[in-house]
Amino acid sequence: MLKKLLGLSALSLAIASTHAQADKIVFAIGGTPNSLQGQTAQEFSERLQERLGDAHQVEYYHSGQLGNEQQLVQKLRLGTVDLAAISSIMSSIDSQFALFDMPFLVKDREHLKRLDQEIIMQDLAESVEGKGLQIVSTWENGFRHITNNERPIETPEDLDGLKLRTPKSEWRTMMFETWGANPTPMAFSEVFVALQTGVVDGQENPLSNINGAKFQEVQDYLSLSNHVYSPIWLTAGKGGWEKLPEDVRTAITEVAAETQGWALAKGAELDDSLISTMREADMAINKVDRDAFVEASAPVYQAYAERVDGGQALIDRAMALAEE
Ligand code: EAX
Repeated sequence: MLKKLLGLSALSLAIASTHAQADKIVFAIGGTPNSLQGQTAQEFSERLQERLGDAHQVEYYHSGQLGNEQQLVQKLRLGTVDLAAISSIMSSIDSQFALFDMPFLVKDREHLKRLDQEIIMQDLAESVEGKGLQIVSTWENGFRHITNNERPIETPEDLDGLKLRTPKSEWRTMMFETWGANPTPMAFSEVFVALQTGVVDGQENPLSNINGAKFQEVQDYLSLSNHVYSPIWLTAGKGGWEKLPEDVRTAITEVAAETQGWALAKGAELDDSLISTMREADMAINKVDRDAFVEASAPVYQAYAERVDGGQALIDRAMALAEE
């Protein structure tokens, strides 16, 4: 009798916990809370919770608490994480996404919005579906700049031999190799210590990630390059996404789309305000010679055209969308 009772309560517990789990939406990012992606993720989580009410619980984790972006992609596929924000490493999963590793391609945020509608949510989203991922929305990681401890970077020659951390993206690595640097790919969470201990001389990130991880405390030079605009993709696992109830998917999609507007506006604001934050931290700030970098970037575009299915056509369409 006792055994039976115990068995029964264990069963009802099991049911209860499965039920609770089904109603949880686990969302994770690799970035810090006060980076733009962290602020955006927080905003999204709050809005989504409000929209879904008590029936669902949005659980949000930042700073790689559930893993770095590469591990998060695995968890999306396994279904142990429902939503994650994925940035530069996306091109390692699907090379079409390396469109955002074409230097100086994205002109401004209006251009980005057109790229999102015409190319990301069409071609790129479809392509990555075949790899088990569902793109829900495009948010902003930001325009990237170079920091280091050796010298101001004005031309590609200044990068010569510089040990520079990049995300684990073969395209970003190739870009910096093309320019003469010595790129070292590593996960974002390891970068502060690598800079502090001199394992690498520098890194490249948007200002809000630099500030979010306090790289200004361990870096002397900030060279404003805007070499790429990195979007961040709110991403689900294809299998997990299809299992979510339709009303939940609609809520996530709509709230994520609203959050895009918020993120892009916030990104523009931070690009302005964080320059003074960096100056106050005693960083020496300069602008790169953009023309010299553009000129040195041709091989990167060529590689995309040669190696990526439909690459040249994607570049042409993306460039045509710059001038509307
Ligand atoms: O969370 O790894 C990187 O440099 C990326 O910018 C990432 O989004 C940081």
